[in-house]
Amino acid sequence: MDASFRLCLIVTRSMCALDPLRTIEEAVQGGVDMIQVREKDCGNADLLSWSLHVVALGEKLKVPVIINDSVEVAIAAKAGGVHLGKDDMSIADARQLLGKNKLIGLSTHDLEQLDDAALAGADYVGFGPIFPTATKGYAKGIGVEQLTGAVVLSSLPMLAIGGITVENAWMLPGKAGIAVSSAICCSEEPAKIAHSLRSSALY
Ligand code: 3NM
Repeated sequence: MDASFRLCLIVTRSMCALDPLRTIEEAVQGGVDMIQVREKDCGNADLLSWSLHVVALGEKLKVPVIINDSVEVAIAAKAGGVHLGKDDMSIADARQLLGKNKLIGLSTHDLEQLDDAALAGADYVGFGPIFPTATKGYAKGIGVEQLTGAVVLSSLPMLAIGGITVENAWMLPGKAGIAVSSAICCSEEPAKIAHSLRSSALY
């Protein structure tokens, strides 16, 4: 399935400076073309109820909504797919449950994991953390040089992630898409930030 998105907003409600649905709406106006729901500290019922709101907004705005970690909630919310990490369900199992028309993304952190993601049948990968980020507690990033190599080597669409801001996004190779959380969620001007980031994700 085509997964060549350029700018993904990873939304965590507690991080949002504005009402989270308003953050999403304004971010999409600014150029975000994929939403990921990421809530690490809530139960399944709350996650499902919130995801249903985001999926409905995504349909209105015509952007896919992906659920972090939970294949079950992605199915129940009729989301566009799921984003998995190494401790989540395997891609093979997720594919079996979701079918081939849903997106499955995988977090990767080095070149070897990129190969594995392609073999396992991921639709796209996140690659990072490029820069240090408090959002996931990474004190060090793997850097732009690694990302540039990864983009050249990988056969999968790639979203650079981790500590990306309006100030550093110009350093990223244009072929990589971008995924951000704090840069947009913490802003009171999501459209402006999204527009600026989108102009760095050129391809
Ligand atoms: N995954 P921010 S870095 C959710 O490297 C996430 O896999 C990462 O948030 C990875 O844009 C990260 O605020 C945090 O740094 C992204």
